[in-house]
Amino acid sequence: MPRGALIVIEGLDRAGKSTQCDRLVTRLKTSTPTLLRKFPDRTTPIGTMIDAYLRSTSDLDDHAVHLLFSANRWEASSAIKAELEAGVTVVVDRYIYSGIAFSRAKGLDGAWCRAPDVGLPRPDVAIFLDISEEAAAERGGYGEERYEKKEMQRKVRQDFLELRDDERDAGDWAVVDAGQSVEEVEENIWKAAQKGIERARTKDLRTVV
Ligand code: ADP
Ligand code: FDM
Ligand code: MG
Repeated sequence: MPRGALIVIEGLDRAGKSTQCDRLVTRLKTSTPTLLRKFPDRTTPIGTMIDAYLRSTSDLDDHAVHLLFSANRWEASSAIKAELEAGVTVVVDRYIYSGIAFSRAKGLDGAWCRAPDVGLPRPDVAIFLDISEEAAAERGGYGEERYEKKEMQRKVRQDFLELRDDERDAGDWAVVDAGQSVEEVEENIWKAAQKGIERARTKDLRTVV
């Protein structure tokens, strides 16, 4: 039995990640067992701490919360590996790149930010939904959460685009213009996802380096 593919969807707030994850999962499910996961997973004890931080009901040191976001991925990592080995394709709404990009945008060192994620399951494809912070803001006013501010989003986008060129992730990234219609974006994500599915069919799962 072939293993499942690990397909990561990344992008700014309101880029359309959740909309497109649902569409991708629905479409994949017609031909292969598929699961959706989301980070942060706010349902676990660690996720509860992250949730309180994001809603500003608690304050945490930037480094401490960065490690919580990573720990929130680690606590799901054995389950993700087991799912992939069992032939289930896993679509993930945000993953390590959100972790690095948001913390770097707050001024943390890039190498320090990446270190706790080294060893996690590596995506077969990471699809970045690219949108300008202006276009994202037009999709509805910013909400209440901590990072939903234009200047922060601008920095995060820059960081995402720099991460795309990191040679440790060479070949993983696909960038999709998220400013198009929902249907056009869905089609381009579908094409990009095929790359990850093909990789999973022919190659072993790797770990983040
Ligand atoms: P994210 O999960 O990245 O924050 P969502 O999928 O929740 O983004 O979408 C944010 C908002 O933008 C929602 O109101 C959604 O209906 C809308 N939206 C999503 N994709 C598009 C698109 N391609 N064009 C216009 N509006 C969109
Ligand atoms: N975020 C998300 C981080 O700062 N680090 C991470 O590792 C992850 C996965 O948390 F502002 C940020 C990104 C975003 C917030 O928002 C989560 P959603 O709406 O739950 O995706
Ligand atoms: Mg979302």
